[in-house]
Amino acid sequence: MKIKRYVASDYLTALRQAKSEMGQDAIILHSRQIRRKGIIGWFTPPQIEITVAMDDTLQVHTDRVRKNQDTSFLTIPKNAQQLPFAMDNGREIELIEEIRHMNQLMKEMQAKLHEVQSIKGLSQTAQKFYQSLIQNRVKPEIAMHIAASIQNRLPQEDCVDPKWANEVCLHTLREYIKDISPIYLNYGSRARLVFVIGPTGVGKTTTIAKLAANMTFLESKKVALITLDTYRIAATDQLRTFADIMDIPMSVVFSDLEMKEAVEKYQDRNIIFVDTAGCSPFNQEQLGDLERYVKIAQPDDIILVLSVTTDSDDLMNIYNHFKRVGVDKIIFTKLDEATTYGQMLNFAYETRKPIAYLTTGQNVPKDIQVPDSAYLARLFLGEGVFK
Ligand SMILES: Nc1nc2c(ncn2[C@@H]2O[C@H](COP(=O)(O)OP(=O)(O)OP(=O)(O)O)[C@@H](O)[C@H]2O)c(=O)[nH]1
Ligand SMILES: [Mg+2]
Repeated sequence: MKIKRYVASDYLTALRQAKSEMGQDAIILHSRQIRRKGIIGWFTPPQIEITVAMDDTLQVHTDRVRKNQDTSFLTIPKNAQQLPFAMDNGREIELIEEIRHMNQLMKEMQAKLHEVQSIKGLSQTAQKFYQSLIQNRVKPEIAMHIAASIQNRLPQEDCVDPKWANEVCLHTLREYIKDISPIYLNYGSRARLVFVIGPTGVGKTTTIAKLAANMTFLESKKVALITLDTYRIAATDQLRTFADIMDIPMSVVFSDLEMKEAVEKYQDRNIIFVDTAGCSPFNQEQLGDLERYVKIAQPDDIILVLSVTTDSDDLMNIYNHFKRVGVDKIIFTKLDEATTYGQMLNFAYETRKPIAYLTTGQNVPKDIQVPDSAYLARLFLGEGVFK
């Protein structure tokens, strides 16, 4: 193999020299910008150095490769004189991107292959349930775990009565979501203090209105409302309107002291709901404020409200940011707007947090319920109707 360096004032000249001496099939191993040595280098423009190789065996090999590949990028563009390095770098970046993309594809294919191989080990009945869970956006690893449990509970042979198989499946799913925990009132004389927190627009205020109305009118409990949502005037008005309609006392709190006073003031009630401002999970300052109020008020329950229309990764992301405030239970809202429900199963599986309530529409006080695990299990299989 012959290797030689060529130096010229520009890329094209250096390349011409190399090609005329080494032939058209010479390979450019390297190219760079250099300065002349010594003080002269400071006053003269930089030069281009290319290192070229020529090898007969290499030539045969590259010829073969060239036949099968698009090598247009190896040819010199018309404006190469102005952009020799831009061309090389640009192509390099493109290639790195392509390699990254292929890597990603390989990983996805490996995961898919792994999934397919694991499914192959399942009976047809278990595979059917696995597919239903996947269609409802249950994560593959969780769906596989559940499908394997279902398989263990069914007889070996595949001639299982479908109704029986369905019952086994629902029963198994219920075990994954059995932690359901609505709000319980205190036995003693102290009012139950419940903070309702979450991202913007998920339905915190509406859900408080539903709970407050049900407790007041159906359970004859004494309710009070506190709002910390002083960021927007409309927000306090919204809760005030509900409070007025239901004839429930309400306080707007602007400071730590007012928080303490309001909690003390309502100790004769059975329950105090604290509405909070919708908070971006990335807003550390707002989360810090919330944390401070929680420390002062020492609530019995901190309920994180999440919309089921949010995808699983985002739900986990939100939870991971809010958990610094302390999260006891979850309320999932907007089931009526969702098309899949597996997000709730993924979330419960990963966080082990109990579900307190589900909301299924905008109507106050009607569209709220304490879920039961059988009903949730049907939702995860795409069978349930929540209305
Ligand atoms: N479809 C549907 N809409 C809901 C549900 N719950 C609340 N909403 C609607 O969602 C919108 C926002 O509700 P809010 O209660 O103001 O939400 P929020 O979390 O208090 O909002 P911020 O205080 O601004 O963060 C309103 O239009 C509600 O009627 C539900 O279960 N289903
Ligand atoms: Mg609100």
